[in-house]
Amino acid sequence: MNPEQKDTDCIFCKIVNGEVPTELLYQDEDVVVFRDINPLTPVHLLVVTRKHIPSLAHMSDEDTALVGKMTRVANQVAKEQGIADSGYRVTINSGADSGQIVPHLHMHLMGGRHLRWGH
Ligand code: DGP
Repeated sequence: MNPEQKDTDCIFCKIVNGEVPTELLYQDEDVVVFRDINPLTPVHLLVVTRKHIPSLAHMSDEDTALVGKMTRVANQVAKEQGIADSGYRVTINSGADSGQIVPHLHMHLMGGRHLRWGH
């Protein structure tokens, strides 16, 4: 991951800005939700901030409400996807050891099958 990556080079910035056409399952002034291109579960969505923050480790105090909103939106979309009752997982990868590959803050929303606890 290159935290210095410019917004203009960021694939999620391009999706958020509409430069890369992607179906949005939810959008508001702060976050958008779209399907992960490489789904690991029957429901695998990404809750992505419009603001370019390279990772959770780069969030500042002013982003606290934004990160909280990501969770609220994940809960709402989980209901819409019909996985709220069966259960789901939200994950934020931050940094190299987590396996983060896209250096733009996002939350994975995964469900639709039983999930084992990973490594
Ligand atoms: P990670 O950075 O490891 O938290 O995962 C990033 C996820 O983003 C990965 O599961 C694949 C997904 N992804 C990467 N590029 C694109 C893209 O262009 N479109 C979509 N829909 N998903 C993408």
